[in-house]
Amino acid sequence: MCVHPVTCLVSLMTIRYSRCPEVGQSSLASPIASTMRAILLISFLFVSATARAADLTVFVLDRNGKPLQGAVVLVDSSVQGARPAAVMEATVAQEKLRFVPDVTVVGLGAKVNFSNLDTWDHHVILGVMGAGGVYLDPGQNTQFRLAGRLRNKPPASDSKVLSQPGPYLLGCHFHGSMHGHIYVADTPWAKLSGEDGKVMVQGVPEGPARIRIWHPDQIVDGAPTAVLVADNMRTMTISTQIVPVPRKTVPSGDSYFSLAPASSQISVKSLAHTK
Ligand SMILES: [Cu+2]
Repeated sequence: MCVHPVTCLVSLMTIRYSRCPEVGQSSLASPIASTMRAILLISFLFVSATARAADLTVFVLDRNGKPLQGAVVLVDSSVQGARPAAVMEATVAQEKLRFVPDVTVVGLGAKVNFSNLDTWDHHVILGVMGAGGVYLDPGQNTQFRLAGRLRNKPPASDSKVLSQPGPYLLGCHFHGSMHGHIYVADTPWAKLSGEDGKVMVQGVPEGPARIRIWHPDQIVDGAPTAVLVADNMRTMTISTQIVPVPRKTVPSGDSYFSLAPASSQISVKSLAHTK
């Protein structure tokens, strides 16, 4: 199918005159020709009413002008057009005393699976995140414990459906330094920035839109940025006031059965026995 109204009209005219060179227009009076013309006309009207879409590249910068990794970029658009499918299932692992990935972006109502890949127990404390990086209402948190993994056995797992938009905080009673984040997006255009602070948001209808940024280390929500998505406006840079907290590097070694440093093992075991 043609993708632009003008192209569509040209296609319609081409078919009209190229299919019946000998008999001319009189043949178009037949029922088949009339049906074809009606289909093409409907297609033309449909395409005319649907905006073209663009792939939007956004660079997110921190307060010091450096690329901001781990920022959730959300694009809102009320322009009519196709919407991409949201991510409706994801997995967060507990590995080497970390939540991996440390930020996960899913759609509203998505199912998130949690698996403990370490050989010691962890909790999953899951709750809506408030300002300042704490649980909004600890009394409303979901909590469950996942046993440490045994060799040749599948990891302990559980899942939760997240039906409230916005950021969720993950934690563990045993290991206070373990924190993870899940962002439940209320728009189908939601992506996580990489090391270069860059995201590509695909299939945004051309026209007015706004961009929101969220990051685990932000103090307050920033103001949305209004944009006009068009042929000549597909790349933009957004500066934020966010100062990211340096993340710990992941220890190397076997993913499932590497052990924590000796001091951590003692700490983990003694804590485990108090529970
Ligand atoms: Cu833990």
